[in-house]
Amino acid sequence: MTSYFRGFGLVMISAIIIALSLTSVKAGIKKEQDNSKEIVMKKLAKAASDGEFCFGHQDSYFYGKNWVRGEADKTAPWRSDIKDVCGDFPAVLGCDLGGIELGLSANLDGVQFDLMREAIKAHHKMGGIVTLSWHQRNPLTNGTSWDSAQDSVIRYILPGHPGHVKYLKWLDKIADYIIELKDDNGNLIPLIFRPYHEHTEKWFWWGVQDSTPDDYKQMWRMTYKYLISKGLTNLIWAYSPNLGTDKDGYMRNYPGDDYVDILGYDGYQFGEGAARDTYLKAIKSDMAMLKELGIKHNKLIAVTETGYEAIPDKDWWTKTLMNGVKGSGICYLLVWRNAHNQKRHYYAPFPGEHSAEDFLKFYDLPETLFLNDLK
Ligand code: BMA
Repeated sequence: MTSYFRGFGLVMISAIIIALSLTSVKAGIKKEQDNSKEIVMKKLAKAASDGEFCFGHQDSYFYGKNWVRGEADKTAPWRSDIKDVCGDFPAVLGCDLGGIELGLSANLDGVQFDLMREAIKAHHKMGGIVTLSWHQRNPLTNGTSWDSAQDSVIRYILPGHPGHVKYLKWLDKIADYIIELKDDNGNLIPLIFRPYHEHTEKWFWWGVQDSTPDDYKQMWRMTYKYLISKGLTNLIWAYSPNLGTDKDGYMRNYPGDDYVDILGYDGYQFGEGAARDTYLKAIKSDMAMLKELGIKHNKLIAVTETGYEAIPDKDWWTKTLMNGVKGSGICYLLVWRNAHNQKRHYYAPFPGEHSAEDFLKFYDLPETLFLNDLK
């Protein structure tokens, strides 16, 4: 791949790579060197320093437009709409743990956790990177993540409050699942963990309406420390507010450099014309802001979720998305899922879809990394 490095962060990325090496040396454990989160961090840092970014797709291996991977496909080769279009898998596989806190066998979108485990192992084995989001239930009401009418839900789960013990049990369920995500040598698989996302908006119970910044920070640090205490040293922690905040808004709930590895953000396009301009303007200015914050805090930056539902613009990949992120210094971006049971809820192309041709051009760009590029 041609290097398109644009000079902004050679120093920063080198600093990250050196810092990561020192961490590994300090740890002094060969096993960790083989398979620690630092390996993935270095992969991501290298992509960013080369002016490239990893392409990600949510739920890519589980279903796509008009297909679902079922029990009978257990031994069949992995499939993905991305692969069906360009012959390669995404570099980053996104999965969601929502529902695991209740001990359910499938997540909120019907993906069996057993299947997810197999996919995570396989994707990692092929050299890919995995990210986990968590659309968990509302611990106060047991409603969905979107049950955001009450306030103080965050306070409810903090130490000394009535929901704390219940919430730790939820975290136990996460820990029990993640601790089993091991490679063939028994090493934990590194995972980008992205809890409590889009908190700068009001749609989730952990959103901006719920609590003070300090409550949010406490919740994040509590989660971090608890999962580390359970042995989950393999997590790469991604912080992802929603697009369109200024620097103060972005940093308002930031739990601190010790608790975050990647500065991300989520942002979608919601229409043509003025809506496209708004998205492009926001993505460009937010990327410039993230670049600055990344340098200041010595963190990698990423577009942790993006997309344009049903991709109404057939040239969206090269003319809008690429236009927005070109030269930004991100290490990855991820588009959302291709629901198999909703007509227009898809964010990636599939064979015959009208943006598939443009996606092939996007795939061929020197900046975009897919699974084969990580092998
Ligand atoms: C949303 C939609 C929902 C889904 C949720 C969690 O953006 O895709 O249908 O349940 O993400 O994956």
